[in-house]
Amino acid sequence: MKDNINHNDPAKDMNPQTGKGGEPQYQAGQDVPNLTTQQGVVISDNQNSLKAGPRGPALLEDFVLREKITHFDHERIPERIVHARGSGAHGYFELTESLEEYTTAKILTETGKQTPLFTRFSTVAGNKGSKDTPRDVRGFAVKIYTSEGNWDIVGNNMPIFFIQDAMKFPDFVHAVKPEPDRGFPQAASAHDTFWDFVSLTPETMHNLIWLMSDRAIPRSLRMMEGFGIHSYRLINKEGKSTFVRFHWKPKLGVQGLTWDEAVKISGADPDYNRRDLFESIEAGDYPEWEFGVQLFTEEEAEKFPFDHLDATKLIPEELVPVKIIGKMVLNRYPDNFFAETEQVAFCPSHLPPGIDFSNDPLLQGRLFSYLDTQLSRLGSPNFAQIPINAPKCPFAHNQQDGHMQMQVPKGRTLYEPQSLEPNKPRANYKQGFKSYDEQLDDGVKGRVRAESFADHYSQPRMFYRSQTATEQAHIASAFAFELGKVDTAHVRTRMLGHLINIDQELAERVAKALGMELPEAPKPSAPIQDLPTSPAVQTIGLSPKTLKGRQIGILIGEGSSREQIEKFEKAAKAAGASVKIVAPSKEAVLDEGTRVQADERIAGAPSVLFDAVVSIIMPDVAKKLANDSSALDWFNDAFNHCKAIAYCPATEKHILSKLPIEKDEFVTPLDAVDEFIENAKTRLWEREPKVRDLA
Ligand code: HDE
Repeated sequence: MKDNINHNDPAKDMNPQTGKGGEPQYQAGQDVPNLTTQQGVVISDNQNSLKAGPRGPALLEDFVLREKITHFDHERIPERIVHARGSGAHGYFELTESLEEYTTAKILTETGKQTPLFTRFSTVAGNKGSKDTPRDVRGFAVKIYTSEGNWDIVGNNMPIFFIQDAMKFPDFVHAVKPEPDRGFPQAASAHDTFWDFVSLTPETMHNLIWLMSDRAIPRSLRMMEGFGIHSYRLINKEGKSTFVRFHWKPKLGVQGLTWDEAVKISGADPDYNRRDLFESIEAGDYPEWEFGVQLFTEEEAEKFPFDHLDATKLIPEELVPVKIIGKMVLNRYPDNFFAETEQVAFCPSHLPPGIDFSNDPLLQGRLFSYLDTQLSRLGSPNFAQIPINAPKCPFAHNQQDGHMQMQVPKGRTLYEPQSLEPNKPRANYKQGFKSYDEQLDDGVKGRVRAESFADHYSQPRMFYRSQTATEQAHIASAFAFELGKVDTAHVRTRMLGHLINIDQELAERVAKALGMELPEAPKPSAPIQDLPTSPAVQTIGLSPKTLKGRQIGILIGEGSSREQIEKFEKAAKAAGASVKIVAPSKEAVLDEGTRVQADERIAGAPSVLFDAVVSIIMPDVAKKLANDSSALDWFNDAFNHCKAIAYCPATEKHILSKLPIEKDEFVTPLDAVDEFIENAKTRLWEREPKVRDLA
């Protein structure tokens, strides 16, 4: 067999872009940089390994192949044990109101200055390649590159945590992760080991009820609140301490998905939240949060009906209002996912002077864990030299050597004190980080839990009773769904007992949905208090009526009216929404003969991806779609998810008539553009009980 390979000029061989012979589209040379090895040697052929003859064995000598494959073999690093799936973005922090009275930290006293930051959002339980929309807590970690060192606010999208003491963290995580013998379920809390552990650990009740709420299935990363959770301290010039809790409040308000939507989105677009973050930044529609603080003194804290050092307790905003003092804007998507989003290393122990820790035992455990985890994940104590982790202020220390040392320290001394090199770094008592001079009790050393941490039911009760009726139904249904996946009867029964302590009616709803009897409630370890309700913990209640950040899907096809499409597109965009054109095929010819390209084919873009839908199609198209389940689901799901629908006569005649869609005020004809736009800003929750059997 004759080979037609040109050994001297592989550029003339197969074209890597087309897979056919002929000239490649790109030639290295003046415009395109040379491809080289890691050592800078220019590569002559990136298509073929070195062989002893065209059909002969490959040669060990091929350093180009070996370097390429060896690097590839090592391209993965251990993923985070929790929060493995994350999406990040660059941006800035800007202070609008100084906290000079409370702290010396420049980031909280210098107003009007933009300080760079990197934020990473994450799910907790799933692996790195898992979906974006499981029922889960979301990580909300912000690294601010302040002029006094990096400040990492490593928080979540819920203001409390499942456990009170770091000692329980590995147990908690092992319980929620895939069960060790069978290796499933992935990214899900709906299984026996999770509910077994939490039902034996009443301190988890508060975070559990948040987990059953719509906050656990956010519509967008841009529509989540963020919380530092633990109390921290601010320290002022006089050394006086004030407690603080940190808050991020999204400009777009808080919005969740319905559970049915979340389940379907995970199949339609597992990157739903990540894509939304990317697309909003690409469109210049920058995600933004207000930054707020709850400030309180030790004396005030003593009067709270809970212990603020207990991370399972929130401080109701009605009790200590959130003072807005700044903002965060995310305006740049990472250039490289691995280098930035994957390699970013957050540690709650990263703080500038003027901010300090509290004695929250969960926080204290975290201060140890994160540095340790970075060592195993990033493989070297030099992880702070990776660009995304390096401070942007001057830094100097005597730490040397180790894997992947990127710096070349100069001079003779790397120790202190020393007298040989006068310009080497020294500690600075005046500017340096000082811990708060806290007076400690002469307690007895022991493995103890404070009695003030004993109340596990009052705040979950407050949370449930603060919700709207729709939200309560979602919570009860979520409990029923999750417990319905639990095979072990005594685990379900034990959990129902806890629900009685939270709220009798909630327990009854869940028991009814499961077809179970209510057991006796466990004896609480502290009296359950009926705390005042707090509207600030709602989700639907905090969803503003707006189209900002929302997406409208417009279904078109052959012969659709350009004028009508443009009318809806214009109105939606004017109200702040983004628009995607969906069609049976990738391209269509409109009424006046122009060919348009659809953003999506209907088979690949179910209506769960949109906040409201419009249908502008001709009778022929509608007749065809009436026999296509993806089109029928498009309308049916939009209806079942309480969304606004605008329909044309052909859609009404051939499609809607086939479906159990009852026309209500959110199902409107095409001429009612303004009405549709108004409806699309929210959902018709009153429709929900008609289309779904909620618990
Ligand atoms: Fe984390 N947590 N955590 N956690 N956590 C990690 O650090 C840990 C806790 C949070 O986007 C790990 O770099 C312990 C509370 C976020 O990179 C690890 C305890 C809160 C992220 C770790 C907690 C969080 C992490 C895994 C109990 C909210 C992702 C990878 C004592 C305030 C940060 C890593 C990112 C990540 C340990 C509890 C938030 C193993 C031991 C409470 C947002 O170090």
